[in-house]
Amino acid sequence: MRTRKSKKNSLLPALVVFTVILLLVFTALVLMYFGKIPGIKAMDAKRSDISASTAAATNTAAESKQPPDNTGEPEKEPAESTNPDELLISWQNPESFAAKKIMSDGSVRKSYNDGSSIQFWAMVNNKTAKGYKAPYNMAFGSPDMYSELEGVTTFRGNNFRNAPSWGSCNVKEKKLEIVWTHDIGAVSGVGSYWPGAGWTGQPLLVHWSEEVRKLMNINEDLKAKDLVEVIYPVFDGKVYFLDLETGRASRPEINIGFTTKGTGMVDPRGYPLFYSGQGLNENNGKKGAFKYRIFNLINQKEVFSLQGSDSVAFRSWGANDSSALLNRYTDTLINCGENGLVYKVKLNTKFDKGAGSISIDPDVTKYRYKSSYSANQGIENSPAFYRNLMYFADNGGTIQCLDINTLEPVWIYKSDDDTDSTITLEETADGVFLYTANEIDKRGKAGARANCNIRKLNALTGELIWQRDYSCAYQDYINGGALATPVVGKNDISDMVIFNIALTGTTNDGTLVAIDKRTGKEVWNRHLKAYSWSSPVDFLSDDGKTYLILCDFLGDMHLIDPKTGQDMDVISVGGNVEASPAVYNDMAVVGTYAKKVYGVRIK
Ligand SMILES: [Ca+2]
Ligand SMILES: [Ca+2]
Repeated sequence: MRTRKSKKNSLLPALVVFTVILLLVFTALVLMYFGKIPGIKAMDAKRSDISASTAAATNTAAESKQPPDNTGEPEKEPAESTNPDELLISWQNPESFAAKKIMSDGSVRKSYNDGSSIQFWAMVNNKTAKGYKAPYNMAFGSPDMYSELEGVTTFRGNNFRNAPSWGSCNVKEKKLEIVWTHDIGAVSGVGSYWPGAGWTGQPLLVHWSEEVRKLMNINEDLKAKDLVEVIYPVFDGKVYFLDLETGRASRPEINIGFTTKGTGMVDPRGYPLFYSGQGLNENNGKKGAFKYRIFNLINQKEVFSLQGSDSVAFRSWGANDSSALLNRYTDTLINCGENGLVYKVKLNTKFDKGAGSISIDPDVTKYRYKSSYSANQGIENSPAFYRNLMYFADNGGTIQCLDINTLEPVWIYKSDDDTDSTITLEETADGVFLYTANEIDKRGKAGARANCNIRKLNALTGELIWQRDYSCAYQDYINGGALATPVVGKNDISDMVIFNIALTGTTNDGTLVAIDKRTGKEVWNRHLKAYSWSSPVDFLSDDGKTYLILCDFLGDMHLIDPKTGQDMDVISVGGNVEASPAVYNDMAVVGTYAKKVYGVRIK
């Protein structure tokens, strides 16, 4: 034991040590405050959120601006880099992390302080790969770097899922006008009738390069035209190819033979490859296997497929509504299945423009997991990416941030119910955030109501920034809550995020709500007499004003002022719209239950 004397003798060194520690802590705090230490940015962001909301009460002008950065030099973002190694973001386990255990079968189990856990398997050639590390690094850049093509090439356009429109529109009259329609069919299957196009059903709008256009089997008369092609897989089991300007077929249909409900994907490198999931395994009495398919668009032939009913999956239902992403820097496809698996596919693409040929030779890696939050498997939303971090949610309500290179979850979050709305991302000076909302499904009881929970999370830590709840009616077949993917405001509406919530009053109506990104408070709230599963679409006019298009189950297409939520124009597109429109300059395209694809000019 130390005596009083010896303590006195050590006073000077102790003081020196104390001063050094104090200096270190002070330096660390300064670095944390200016966001130089990752992970701490999160706390900083939350704080900025609170201070911004306080400031908003007295100074609305300051609200839309970024908070002042006293350091002068914001962190350099390698946004324009196309080198995955430079885009990589390292991460740390969140504070809620408790333990990580390697299991005897080669899987890993991560547990958290609240008692939750996730067990996960990386699988190469359908065998668990112990200590999996990707043979190459993969990461996405800024969302505007996602695609080399002009247009909408995947659901909501990019890896942040924030671009359902492309280009700019000269809005004068603030009116919508149907300029063409194209007939599509219907099928019966799995106990229901499926006319037209379904959820999420966003048509792809592709402005091909002249070189690639001339290689493909596009109708001869259109080969000389600077074509923007509508590529649209729908309920009737066909993929339609249309001229955006006229709505006429630009080439023959591909007959998949089975329904697509979700959104396809066109190769963002501008390669003639098309990717599509399958929504049902029954078509007017004919049954068949679930497949995820890749087509060569030079000759429209199928070149590869993944079996939806995957032997390693924990769920046998093999549908695929999710719209994939393709990492063009690494030739890698990322796709999610309703079987509960994430697919990472090295395509080994060979595109010979001179010879007019394209081939792939895929290597398939799978990520499988079990979450303690729910045993319900299946992913129906479309994956989002910040650099090497992937974001998705499932039928059981587990939201995950997954490192795509190690196939290890960074954090998990309990959303409390089926979450089919696609997670949207945003990177700001305050940090990286995601917006998500769930539906009323697993919590539902006949005649009862439950809250649709809208949340903003810190995307790097999984920490809740704010939450808003909306009471919804429960219905087992047509779920209430958020099936739509939100508009994350940009440009003149960069302060708000706009969600579309179904069944907020009765089982017929809904609510469109704009929420202040920082405070989580409502900017406006608009009652919709007809509910909607269709995702609202934001597009920009030449004069810098953002407009919204929203479709609903009564078949109305609304042109909406996103500053107020009020209609500027309404037209009928014939029937229930579960699908989401896509916009290219002044043309909006969507398929509806009226068994037609509509080409609508924004005037
Ligand atoms: Ca679901
Ligand atoms: Ca559901």
